Amino acid sequence: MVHILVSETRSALITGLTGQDGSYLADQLLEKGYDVYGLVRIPSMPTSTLIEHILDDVTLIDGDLTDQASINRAISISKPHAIYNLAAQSFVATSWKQPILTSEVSALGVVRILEGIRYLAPDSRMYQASSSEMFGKVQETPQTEATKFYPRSPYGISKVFGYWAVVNYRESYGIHASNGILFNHESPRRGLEFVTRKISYNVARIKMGLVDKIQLGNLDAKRDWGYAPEYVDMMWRMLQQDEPSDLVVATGESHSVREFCDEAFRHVGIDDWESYVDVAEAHFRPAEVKELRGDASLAREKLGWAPKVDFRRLVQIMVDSDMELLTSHREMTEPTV
Ligand code: NAP
Ligand code: F7E
Repeated sequence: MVHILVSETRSALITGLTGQDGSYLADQLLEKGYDVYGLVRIPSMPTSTLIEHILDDVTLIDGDLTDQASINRAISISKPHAIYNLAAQSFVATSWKQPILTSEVSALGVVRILEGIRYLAPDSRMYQASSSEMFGKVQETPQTEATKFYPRSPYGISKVFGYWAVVNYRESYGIHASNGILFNHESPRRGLEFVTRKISYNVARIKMGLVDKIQLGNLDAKRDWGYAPEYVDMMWRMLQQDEPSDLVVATGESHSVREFCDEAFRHVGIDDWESYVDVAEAHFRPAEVKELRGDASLAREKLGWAPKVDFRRLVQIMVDSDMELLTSHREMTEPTV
């Protein structure tokens, strides 16, 4: 068995570096003095703007969660103290259209990371990006670490698999691996396909006269929405614990898509927002997660974590950022989903 020695300065390997969370986590780890490595799919690099500002500070390693060899190579090169597995096919709606790919990446990808750790770096610590989507058709409210899972999408199923793989490798091989069960968290770096950013971006476009309307799906769905930079901080905190564990990270408040629209349009001075929104069947899901609300008491107790940015502030941050983006004439290409 080959064990790779971890390097002298603290080093961290992030999968999903080019995504919302990966880019914020990289910012925070660089500030803490880590050597940061990212496993990235090279074809996506020219279009990824989220890490443009840190390209000189991080080391990119080509790879893919479907490719064990590239994961092993990334671990060998980075000699990580910490591995944050944030890569995933993370868009729930797409998971019905590409269930096999979703499982390959978001479920089996976790086992590939764990196998890499088991054979090459058994002393490194691992964070797994688990999700409130595992609760799906909720069995109790609010959801805690003890709530039974009932996933409602191929994405949710793959995250349940990844969750249990982490628990199993921890119990079988003593690997320091933890699941962060994160509820929805949003920011100006959120992808345009997710509902919050779709709303904030289009509210800004409507305000500036660039489009007339926005098409949405189920306005009654409710989510526990927090602010991404605060959630990413929790990922780091979780790996500082002596013993690994699984923790819920949430605000404890739930709001509907309708409320998000209301707040976003009101922020730019539009009160009659319903005339700017069309409800389209195409944006409804085969099985919906109606409402999620988490209880992060354990995270507060163990790691002193509590969210500071509330719902209204989150909406304002996102709308203001998109107004600024469009004022600087940087319209983005919207996804068709
Ligand atoms: P995101 O913005 O969609 O980022 C996903 C990342 O995964 C991107 O960097 C993407 O790279 C990468 N990726 C996708 N397929 C890959 C593959 N086959 N191999 C390697 N990399 C691949 O997601 P996020 O919002 O930052 O979320 C981060 C993680 O937390 C995900 O695992 C997500 O499922 C989970 N999570 C998110 C939330 C939330 O509310 N944001 C809540 C709970 C859990 P490209 O740039 O190449 O596409
Ligand atoms: O949908 C409803 C939709 O796509 C939220 C991912 O980060 O968080 C995210 O998953 C709700 C759903 O996020 C539209 O039906 C209405 O009920 O923004 P979303 P999500 O599915 O909650 C979890 C925790 C993750 O782990 C995931 O990776 O909004 N909705 N109208 C719409 N959703 C979208 N996308 N677009 C609409 O037009």
